[in-house]
Amino acid sequence: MSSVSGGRFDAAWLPVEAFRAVGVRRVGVRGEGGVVESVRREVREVCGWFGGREVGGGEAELVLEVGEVGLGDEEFLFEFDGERAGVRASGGVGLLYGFFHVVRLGEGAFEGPVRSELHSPALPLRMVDHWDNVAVHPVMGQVERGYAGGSVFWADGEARGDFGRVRAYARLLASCGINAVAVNNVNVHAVEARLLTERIGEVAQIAGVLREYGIRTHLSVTFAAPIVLGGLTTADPLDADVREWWAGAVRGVYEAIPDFGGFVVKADSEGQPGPFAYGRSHADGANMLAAALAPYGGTVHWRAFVYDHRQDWRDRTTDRARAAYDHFAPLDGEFAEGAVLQVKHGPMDFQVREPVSPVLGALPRTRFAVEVQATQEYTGQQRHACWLGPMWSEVLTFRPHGEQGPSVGELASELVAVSNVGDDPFWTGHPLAQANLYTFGRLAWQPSADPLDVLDEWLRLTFGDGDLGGLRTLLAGSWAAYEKYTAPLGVGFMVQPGHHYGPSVDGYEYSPWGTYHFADRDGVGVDRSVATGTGYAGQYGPPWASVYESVESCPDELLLFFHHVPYGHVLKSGKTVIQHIYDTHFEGVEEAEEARRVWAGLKGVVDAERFARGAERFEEQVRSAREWRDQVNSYFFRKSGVPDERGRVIY
Ligand code: GCW
Repeated sequence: MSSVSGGRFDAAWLPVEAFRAVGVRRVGVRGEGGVVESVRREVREVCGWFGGREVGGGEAELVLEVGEVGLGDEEFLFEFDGERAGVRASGGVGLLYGFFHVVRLGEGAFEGPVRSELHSPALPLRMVDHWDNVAVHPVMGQVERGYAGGSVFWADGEARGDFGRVRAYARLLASCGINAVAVNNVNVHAVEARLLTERIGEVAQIAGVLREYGIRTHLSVTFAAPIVLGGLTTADPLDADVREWWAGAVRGVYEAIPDFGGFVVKADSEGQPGPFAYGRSHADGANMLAAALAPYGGTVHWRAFVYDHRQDWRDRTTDRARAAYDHFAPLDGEFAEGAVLQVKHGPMDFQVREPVSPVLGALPRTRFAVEVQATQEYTGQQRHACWLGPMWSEVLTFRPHGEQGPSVGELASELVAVSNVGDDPFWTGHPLAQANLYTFGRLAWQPSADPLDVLDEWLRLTFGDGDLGGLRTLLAGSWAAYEKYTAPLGVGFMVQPGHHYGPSVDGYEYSPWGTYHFADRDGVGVDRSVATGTGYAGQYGPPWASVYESVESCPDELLLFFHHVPYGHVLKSGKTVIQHIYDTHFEGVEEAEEARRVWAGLKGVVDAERFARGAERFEEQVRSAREWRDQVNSYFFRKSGVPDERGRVIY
């Protein structure tokens, strides 16, 4: 644990030992400027730990050099000539990424064949969005859907004074390639609205620290800002006074933060204000902000999470899953260059299993960002170990137009994660949830990467090369295990309303939120076919529309998302739906128990504080998994009357 004025915190995937290969060597750093100084600081520090030193001239074993190499800002060349290793970049950010590349390679950077490799990020923007409030919200707490304590940025109603911790955070983010941060919640409350104007100085302080690591700062703003901050009577995006007000506000922001990244906007969604109130489209809204940001090169991230959250559960014609596509597909081609449509990876809301959103691939003339949720709102809230690498990778490698077409990762301009970090000493509550943040950054750099390779990287950096028992297997299978003991076959939700932790099968069944499973005595699932259901399946192009349309071709894991089937329906696995529900729920709990056992075996192998924190979380995971198993199994047994083939205990 490191200590700064703001408290103690874990080194996460950058413990001292991870720097040994660099720290024992003679290292030359050539170049000047802000981010180069961060590299120099790193080199001095790690050499201090291991007895290497910073050198000039020809004696270096590792040369980190900024020069005229004709690369993009974030690119770097890694070279090994048989004796010396080197990183060359056009500027400080590329150099920093190259430095962390060498750290990841460890001794491997200084051996093996002679080579010269160009490294470039596949996606130019790799952002984490914090749902942090400045003030503590009466219902949501300080961090909305935060499971790791308070905010890393804000404390006691203002920007934190302890920038040591923000700096350590920036360093962690940069080390896995993240280059943008939105510092406040997309639900913009009264206090936070003012960050845009009179409190921009606090944002500038944070931006100053993030900048040292090549990270640009973004701000969530309220669409109603001209009214709530500017005293205007309207926020109509086509009104001249409104446009002028925004132009002035943006000018003020860039005076304070010259490299400001731009805005994130949640409009006409879950009660947030938006252009619909003025009869304007979301393109009108986004383009107004894009126009205000354009002179400075800023971007507006406009979220596509727009749906009716006051639905009547009796109404079977409205389907929340359809909403984003219905709202945004007709607007393709209407968004300005400086607008990026930020789309949740699935059509609903970060469930453990959803199909890939049909919006991804449906708007060829619109820049879009894929939004994933590192904060584990619906995947165990950082009390359960649930490594999301394979889920995100499935999304990024999905090909919306079939095998011959491009993948989501190739079509997207950006990848965004809702942050899982707070002021907790382990950053993420569950120490193993750090893997999600790391994996996000690395997949944003290279969406086609094998997530298991990323997991290996994270394990090696975090824990070193020692024997970790079954930890890799535990994490690799943790998403699948979580899926087994929670909502079955893609149907989603079944969580307790409000906080969303733990089971409540009918918790949202008769609610206005549009999240239903329609279980009755005969069957379960949502008919989203074109032929007999909501028509959602028809939002996909070929081949997926027809794959999802029919019960026969729909993949098992999404069956109840797309179809309502009888309990006796036989899956491709050969099991009936009801037996699948029983079996997976028993298996899921066994896997949670096995995970707890694996962690117990790491006593004395991982450091004591980390071990204790993990042990406490695995206790809770097992307790909660059993609760899920018993509630889900009992519910479906009571509805269906079908006994478990294997006669296990169901209540
Ligand atoms: O998943 C839901 C969350 C809300 C969140 C919303 C969103 C920030 O329950 O807490 O609000 O998504 O993504 O806007």
